[in-house]
Amino acid sequence: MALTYRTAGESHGPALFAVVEGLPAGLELVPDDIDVDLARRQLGYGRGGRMKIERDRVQVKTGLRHGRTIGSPLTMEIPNLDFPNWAQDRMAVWAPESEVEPITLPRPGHADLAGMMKYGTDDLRPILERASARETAARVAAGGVFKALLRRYGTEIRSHVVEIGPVSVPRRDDLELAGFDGVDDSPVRCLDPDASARMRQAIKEAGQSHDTLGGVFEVWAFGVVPGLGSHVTGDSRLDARIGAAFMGIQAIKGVELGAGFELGRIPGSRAHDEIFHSAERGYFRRTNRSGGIEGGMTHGEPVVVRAVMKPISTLSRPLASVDVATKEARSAFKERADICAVPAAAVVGEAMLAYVLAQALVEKFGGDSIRELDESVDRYLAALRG
Ligand code: EPS
Repeated sequence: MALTYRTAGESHGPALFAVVEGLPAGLELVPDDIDVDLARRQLGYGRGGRMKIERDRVQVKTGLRHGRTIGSPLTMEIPNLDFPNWAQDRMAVWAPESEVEPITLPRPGHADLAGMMKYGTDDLRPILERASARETAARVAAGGVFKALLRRYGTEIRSHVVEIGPVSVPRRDDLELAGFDGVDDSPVRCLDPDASARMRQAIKEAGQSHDTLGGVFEVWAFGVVPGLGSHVTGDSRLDARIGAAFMGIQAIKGVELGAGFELGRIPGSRAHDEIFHSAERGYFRRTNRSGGIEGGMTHGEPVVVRAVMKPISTLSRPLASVDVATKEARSAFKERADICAVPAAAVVGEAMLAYVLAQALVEKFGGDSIRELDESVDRYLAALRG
């Protein structure tokens, strides 16, 4: 059975849910496998008031017995603590006693207008509720489970922020796992303390001028089993699957693998990662411009993904829009929002990379139980060692 996940839930509805299907039986989980990442997703300088209200913690409802998966769908619930505060009528699942005013001023850059046209509604509430990046809490919960599975086979996933607005740090392809220690202590999850301070300042200034900022984050997977994904079809290529998973994160407008777009500017002699071999390391590279993937398959070096997040589209000094009820020119709807959520998006990126890698691992090695998966991975790695 393929390893997949689905989320459900609206930003201000009663709760968010994630259902993970296709997990092998016998995988050990503890609450912190999920809760630590949920808490990390709530951090970052530039978040709005909502993150002071929510205390995202998972409640596992199905698929687990005594801390081990049993092979059935794993259901996770994250209550929205803001629901009782003001949304009980606005997001009531049954018709409320009194009518709720529609919101008719779509925000440029948000799903509002396209969603209203597509779903035939003159109220943008049902569109914004599901388009909101609040949904990523459920993805991060699923990501915690995928990370626990990958960790068993030596794969660790980390992320950092490399650009916010006008501030950036140079690209590096030589980071090591330990190099990410302490990244969560930076208010913007940037590894460079000087850039971190300048990013924070840029966010502060954006907030003061009623603006928002996007940026770029990078996700690294270390200790990846070689041979995940396949060159044989476009849709089995791991880079295609990573691209789809990252582009599926709210507000992501571009994805690069390794040196990405830079590869179009340098000759082949400097673009590719030369191959070496040693008894203790097996095959290895001294550069990683391919971002760990050649021919749509992992080759054993870290998988490195970059993604750009556009600025948050809810502006406290709103852009021009049209009232869909009257067709009059009006300013867009405004509500509580973040000034910058790139540090949180990086944590969501970790979950997405964990998903693609865990899915490809289960696809290649199969089995209904962790023991079968262990045996299959061990046999393969022993054969590679020769
Ligand atoms: C988010 C919760 C939301 C927003 C943000 C992400 O909370 P609220 O809308 O109640 O303030 O802070 O969502 C958006 C940026 C958006 O455009 O909807 C979260 O949990 O990450």
